[in-house]
Amino acid sequence: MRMRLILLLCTARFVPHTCVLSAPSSLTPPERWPNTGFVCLEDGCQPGPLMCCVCKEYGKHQGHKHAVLEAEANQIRASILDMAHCIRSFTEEVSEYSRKLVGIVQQIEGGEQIVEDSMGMAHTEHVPGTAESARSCVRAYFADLHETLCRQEEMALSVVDAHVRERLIWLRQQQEDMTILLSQVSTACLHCEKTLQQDDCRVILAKQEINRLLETLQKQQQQFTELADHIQLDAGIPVTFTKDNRVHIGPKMEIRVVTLGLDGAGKTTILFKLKQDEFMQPIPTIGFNVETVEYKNLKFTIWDVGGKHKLRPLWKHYYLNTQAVVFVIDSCHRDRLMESHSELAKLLTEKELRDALLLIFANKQDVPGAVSVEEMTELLSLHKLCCGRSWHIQGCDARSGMGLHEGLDWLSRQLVAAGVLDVA
Ligand SMILES: Nc1nc2c(ncn2[C@@H]2O[C@H](COP(=O)(O)OP(=O)(O)O)[C@@H](O)[C@H]2O)c(=O)[nH]1
Ligand SMILES: [Mg+2]
Repeated sequence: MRMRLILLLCTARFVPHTCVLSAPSSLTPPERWPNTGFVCLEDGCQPGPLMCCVCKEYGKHQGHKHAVLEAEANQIRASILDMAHCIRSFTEEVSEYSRKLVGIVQQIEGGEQIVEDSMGMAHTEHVPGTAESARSCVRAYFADLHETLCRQEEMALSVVDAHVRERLIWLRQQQEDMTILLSQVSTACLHCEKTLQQDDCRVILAKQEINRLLETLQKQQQQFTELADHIQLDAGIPVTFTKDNRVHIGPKMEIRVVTLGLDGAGKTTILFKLKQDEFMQPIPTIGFNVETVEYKNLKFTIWDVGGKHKLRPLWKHYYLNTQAVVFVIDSCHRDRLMESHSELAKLLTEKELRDALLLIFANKQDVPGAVSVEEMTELLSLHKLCCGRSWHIQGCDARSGMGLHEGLDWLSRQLVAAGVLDVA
């Protein structure tokens, strides 16, 4: 190769010739290129890399790297082939992707499709797209919801109608009673007036009857005053909506709560604090305490059941119709936490309490070293234990009352969808 180069160089110096191969590629190429020679590999020479096979144009390509024309062309061919291969697979990928796009658009939009029936006859059939199916799914969901809401609306309206009916019956009865009372009063008045105009003998004879009449009137007046004191004549119909779309009529919605927990946890102290807002030294609960606590638009009837080991089997008698369970835990008694855990676990398996809300009071937070709400949640695995029901843990101090109203607030939020709407 080296010898061939030297030979070519020597010949170039002495033999006059015309350089044709160094023409830039932009110029019109000759009819036929010779397929021997060299090609310059320098970047700057790329527009005209062909070197004359005789003189190699050393003026222009002096000291440049070069390669044999044929080998370089073959290398370029090979890389073009590689590229062509890549382009082909790239084209296939793009086409495949485009086909998929078309298919997905069709699946979303749906449309007519040719299908064969059992007799082998082809016919077109409308195939719903995913858009149509999603719309049908939404429609079905809302139709269901609508149906449930209509049913709930009917039930709520029937509660209102029953309330109005009973109230009107009572009011009409009252109207009738008042009419009778008025006529009795006016008869008595007439009788008295008549007696007044009679002679002395008749007045004396009428005395007993008049006294009896006046006595009856006095009794009726007393009854009327008592009734008027107790009954507020008001056309308002206060309505409260529960979270499950029931309606409650009356200024307060009543809920039945049972307070449970180990003995000494602070159940009675909580109840007394809520009831009287004052601290009393409680005596251990032998049977149960029951109090009504009014809070916001709720009236809680709280059953506080003794928590001693022997009394725990009695708890189940208080479960029926219970809307909420308040489970009290003594946060400063770490060694009894597992006992609380097992009692709570038992409670949660009770069928009657399946839908009951669960409020856990982590009581005695005022005591230094008390287990915090976060730690208690962790130690009792509450997320696992109470999974699937409405529950809340609230730290509190029954002596000062700290946290108690926050707990009741949570209960109220769980039960009431809207505040009292007084329809006057
Ligand atoms: N330091 C403190 N003591 C409390 C608290 N709540 C209750 N106690 C006390 O704990 C004891 C037991 O309370 P009690 O209400 O009888 O518990 P019950 O058996 O669950 O009804 C009583 O001595 C209460 O004074 C509290 O939040 N902090
Ligand atoms: Mg007690």
